[in-house]
Amino acid sequence: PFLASLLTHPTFIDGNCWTTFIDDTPSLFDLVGSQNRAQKLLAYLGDIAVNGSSIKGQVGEPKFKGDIIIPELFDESGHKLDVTFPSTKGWRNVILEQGPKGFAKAVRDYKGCLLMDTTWRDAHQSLLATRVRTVDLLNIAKETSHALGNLYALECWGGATFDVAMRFLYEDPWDRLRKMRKLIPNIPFQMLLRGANGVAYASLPDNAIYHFVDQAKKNGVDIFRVFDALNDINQLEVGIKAVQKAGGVTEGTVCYSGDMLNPKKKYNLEYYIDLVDKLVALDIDVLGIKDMAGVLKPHAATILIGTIRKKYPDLPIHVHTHDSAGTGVASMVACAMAGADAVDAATDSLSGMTSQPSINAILASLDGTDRHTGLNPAHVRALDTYWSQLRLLYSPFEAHLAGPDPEVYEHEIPGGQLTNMMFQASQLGLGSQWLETKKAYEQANDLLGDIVKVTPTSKVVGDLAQFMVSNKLSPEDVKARAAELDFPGSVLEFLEGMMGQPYGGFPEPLRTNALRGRRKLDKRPGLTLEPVDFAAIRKELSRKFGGNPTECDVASYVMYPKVFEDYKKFVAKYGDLSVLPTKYFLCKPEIGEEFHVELEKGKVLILKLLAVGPLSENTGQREVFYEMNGEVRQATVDDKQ
Ligand code: 3PY
Ligand code: ZN
Repeated sequence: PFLASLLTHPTFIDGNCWTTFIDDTPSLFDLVGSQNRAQKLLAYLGDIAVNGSSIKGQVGEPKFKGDIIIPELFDESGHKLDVTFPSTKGWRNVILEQGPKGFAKAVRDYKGCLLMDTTWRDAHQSLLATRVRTVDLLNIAKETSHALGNLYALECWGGATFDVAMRFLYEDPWDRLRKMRKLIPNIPFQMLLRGANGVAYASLPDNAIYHFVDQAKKNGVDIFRVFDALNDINQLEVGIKAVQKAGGVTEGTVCYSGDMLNPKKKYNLEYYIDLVDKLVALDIDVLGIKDMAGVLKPHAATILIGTIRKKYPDLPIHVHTHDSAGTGVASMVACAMAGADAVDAATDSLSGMTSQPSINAILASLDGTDRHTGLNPAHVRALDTYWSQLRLLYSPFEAHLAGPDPEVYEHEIPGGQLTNMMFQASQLGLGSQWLETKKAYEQANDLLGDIVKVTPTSKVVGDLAQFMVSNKLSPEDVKARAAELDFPGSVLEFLEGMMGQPYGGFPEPLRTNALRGRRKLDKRPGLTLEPVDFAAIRKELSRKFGGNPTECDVASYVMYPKVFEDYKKFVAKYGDLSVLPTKYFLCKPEIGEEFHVELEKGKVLILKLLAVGPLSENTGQREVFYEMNGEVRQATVDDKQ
């Protein structure tokens, strides 16, 4: 093993190896640690060779299993760009040098309309069940730092990525953040924060939000898009104050729902402007308009953004949409023309439908106008050649959307949830039930008082819709039988007030009948929740997992205790798999196929699956043989089939 460690060390391979190399490189002797890690990796690879992948939501194998080609970038005169090191030019320097207010001013002063690229967060959350792994982000990071240097921000953290990383990918979201930051020092990183819910599904004690945001800022997040699923200003305030205390750029956000130009709908222009006024009073740096379902039509966008621009000439406006109905590009161009400072887009191969509109389509639409994006289309297209390969690599998580969903104006299902519900319906083979579910979603929303629908309230409406479909309940049945029905937990939590207060109040008598004596909060939940005892949690984690937990571990545990514990147990058994190329994370290699895994800088394993042994009748196990850095190693695996 020592020889293997030496022979695979990059310095040795490069030939830059003189006599002191062995003395100067103590990591060569860290054999016990790496052997241990190698053994754990072998346990995972053995398991997948016998039982296949157990990654939740995976259907079949990737459509593309070839080597991923990393695009090259060229400057205006055709010279290849050197991407050995990340670029140092970008808007993050403004944040670092001038702080959040200076950044806001510089963004307002900029003539064009900037773009935020959502590929690293919302796009794959909306199209690929949030399954894109750290290794695939890092592999294109340096090129991204060069190609997209003029981005307003790269959205790359928060929302569902936090729990999915631990829950389904067995990765540490904090580790991902730090690694991305190192390779992209120049582009601001934006995260999605669900206000007083943090990145969880219901309110947490205030001190948990402050602690979480502080860690996020320290580990690399620059801009925090803070929203509340009911646009409840008291819930928003918690997140906003936490970001201000941590020193981040505060993007206070309005969630756009319904159709403000339709007089029959609940949320009109006055409602939105009133909310903007309240956010401005909280001293936000940037205003976010978050159209999570893609229902902000171009004409409404022009009026909404135009009105805000006129009222608040110094306030940067940043707009987010989904392309569910196919109007995303038109709406974002309308926003840019009406005075938005930044709009959201995704790389072409991960754009459209429930994701964000195409970055190249927006770029081209604004090109030649004074609202141009300042990005180089050739660079943007080059990066997309990477993502087009990745889309096929992650094909097992496709929802197989066939085209835009024009019914989104009726059901208003947010992009990510629409894909998710469709995926579930298709897995259950319930094609026709899917249409019923969409109708029920609309009815459930009406029953709950036409609420703003985004995580976690979108889950409430979705759960009620599925409950109605599976129990064959009409809206009239739900109302008439509310006092006896066994409602989903999320519906009861919402009715209790655990997600904040909906605009216009709770639906009555449904609320009282469904709650049957359970508590009814009329103020924000944080005021009634016991503060987190961080010292006790540190002690508990130390007892359970040994050593001193990091503050990031503590924050993960506070957000998702069970998910964090399961993640730690998985890592104890199989090690840190974030280094394993996705192809081998999702399926077994061919017999004899050689592949490399860099456990850490300088520790490369060269692996080859040699054979999977016969099933032992006595133990129900199989031996799996791998060649690892030239030696035959074996793992004993339970055959679960
Ligand atoms: C999330 O909360 O994860 C969202 O993407 C909401 O739009
Ligand atoms: Zn979104």
